Amino acid sequence: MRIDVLTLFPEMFDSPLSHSILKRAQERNIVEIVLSNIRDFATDSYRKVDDKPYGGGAGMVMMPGPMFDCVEHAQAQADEPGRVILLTPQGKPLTQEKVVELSTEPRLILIAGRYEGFDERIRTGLSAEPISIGDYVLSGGELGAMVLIDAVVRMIPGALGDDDSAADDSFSNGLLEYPQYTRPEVFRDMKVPEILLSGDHGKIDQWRKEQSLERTKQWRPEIYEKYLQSAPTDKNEQ
Ligand code: 4GX
Repeated sequence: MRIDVLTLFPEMFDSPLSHSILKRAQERNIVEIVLSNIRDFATDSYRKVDDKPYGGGAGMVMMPGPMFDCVEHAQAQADEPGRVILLTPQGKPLTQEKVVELSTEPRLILIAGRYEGFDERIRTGLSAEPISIGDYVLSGGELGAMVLIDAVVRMIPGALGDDDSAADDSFSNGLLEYPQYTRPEVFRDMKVPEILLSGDHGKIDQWRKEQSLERTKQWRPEIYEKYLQSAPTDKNEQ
């Protein structure tokens, strides 16, 4: 996969991209991540990329010119144009289902904006898909793009190490993950549940399934309702 990121702050990506799974995935050529500075596509001597909103109002809006030129520059570097994604609180929420879908694309182009918004023609003219990482407001799209990249890249086959597995992740079966324990058996008077020490893997699987269901019902009732409405085959698996 090739991921282009269009941003005014490319340096913000340096640290997340140079550690752990994202670092290894790039080293193994599972993903190529290319950063472009939108300001390099400004056309005036002040390198201006934002302007006042038509109709008045507070704040500045990102101009379409530099953004279109930056996207087209990125698209010219590969055969497929790639799916264009706009990070914005107005987008559809990023879910694990969407993450898995995006992980099968050959090419993504992420637009991480600043200021109070984008000229609407950036969305319509570039057929950009708005995606939100959650119902809160960030100072810019960079952290949203990083969250999306992290979640998507780890789902590409070969990105996780042999000891890591996406199969047991929360949401992979539509439920929250069951509780985990490691040594010691007793820590500050808190004991590991007896069943996990029993060696009875049938009973352990059943217990974990019950725990998954119970914590999903308690903590994420809306996810639990969706799970109950899903195909019965999903529920008999695992
Ligand atoms: N999930 N932001 C985008 C600029 C902006 C403002 C208005 C479009 C309309 C966010 C989120 C997020 C802050 C990124 C505002 N763009 N991104 N930025 N929530 O809050 O992804």
